[in-house]
Amino acid sequence: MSAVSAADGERVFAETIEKDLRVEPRDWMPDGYRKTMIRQIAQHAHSEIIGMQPEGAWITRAPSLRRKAILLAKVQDEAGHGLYLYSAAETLGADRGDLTRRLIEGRQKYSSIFNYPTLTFADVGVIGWLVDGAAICNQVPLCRSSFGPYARAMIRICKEESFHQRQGYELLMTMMTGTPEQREMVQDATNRWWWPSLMMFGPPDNDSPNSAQSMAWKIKRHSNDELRQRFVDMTVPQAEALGVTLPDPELRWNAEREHYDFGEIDWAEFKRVISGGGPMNEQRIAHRRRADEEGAWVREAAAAHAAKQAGARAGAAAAGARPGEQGEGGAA
Ligand code: BYC
Repeated sequence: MSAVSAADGERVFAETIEKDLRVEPRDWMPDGYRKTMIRQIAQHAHSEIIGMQPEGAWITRAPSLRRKAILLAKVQDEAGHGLYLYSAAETLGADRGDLTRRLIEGRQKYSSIFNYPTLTFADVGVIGWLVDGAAICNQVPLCRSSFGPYARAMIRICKEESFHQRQGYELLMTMMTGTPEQREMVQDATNRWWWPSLMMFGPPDNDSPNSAQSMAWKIKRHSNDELRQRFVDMTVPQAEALGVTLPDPELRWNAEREHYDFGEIDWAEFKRVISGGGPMNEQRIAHRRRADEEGAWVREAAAAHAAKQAGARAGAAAAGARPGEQGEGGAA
């Protein structure tokens, strides 16, 4: 790779954005772009990992073997999403351990949505339907985000999210054909998750400090309010098909705008939740901290193993042989 001057780098970066090409990790990029990407990718990765908790809590209590297998697979997918995303952040020079420390010390955010409790099994279905549905609306445009590793990770993540959304909807459809108590559970879960799902898209456009720059850099392709509206328009017919009522008396079709109007979001609640004051913030972070501490020995063992392998490879290279020819020690 040839060294480029800052002026050349800046010109190439501007052209890359202008022509809708991808910025790759070794390319020159403004410090602000690097910082913004690390912030967004880390927050996204943390959300996937913390997001394993609310649904994970139901794995042992899923009502059948089939539901347990589906839920296990979904929660494992979220772990995979977190791992791709931490890897994408590492391509920008971030250190995974440092990002985790920032999360557990409250210096980096994760999605507000995971600070609410999952009270019944219907919550598992509603998370799939509404939370994964909102995530898809937000993340499909990110497949065209300007940073290559993030955009590519999003393609795979969105495919899996789409399966997650359908499993949630199918679970709810099944419950809605069950007993009156089951239908009530679905309605109750919908009432509790609807407004927090709308908050997932972030603050309103006139109060979103990062949007203008992130849109100019084509990290974000649509504003928070545009995506929120898209989600509402997509979800209302799904609620009708399911037979549940969305808990918003102001929700109605606006023929002039060709969109659904909806009521005012409680932004004070949103601010409280993202500043650590949501119903489950403390528990989510305490759980994450415990998992990090309990996993320390695994990370140490993996690092020792990797160092041993690297040593074996170096030894093999010095002796002019391939690592596989070193017997058990070298190939381990
Ligand atoms: N929660 O200027 P803004 C999933 C913060 S995982 C918490 O609009 P930006 C799933 C924002 O970070 C879904 N914080 O910011 C997993 C900023 O704070 P800082 C996760 C929020 O970045 C498991 C400040 O508020 N998805 O789907 O332009 C199971 C001002 O906001 C939130 C992603 O992370 C929030 N909801 O836009 C099931 C998607 N909203 O950092 C499902 C990727 C805003 O300046 N991220 N904040 O202190 C994005 O698309 C954008 O970062 C956002 C925010 C739209 C979220």
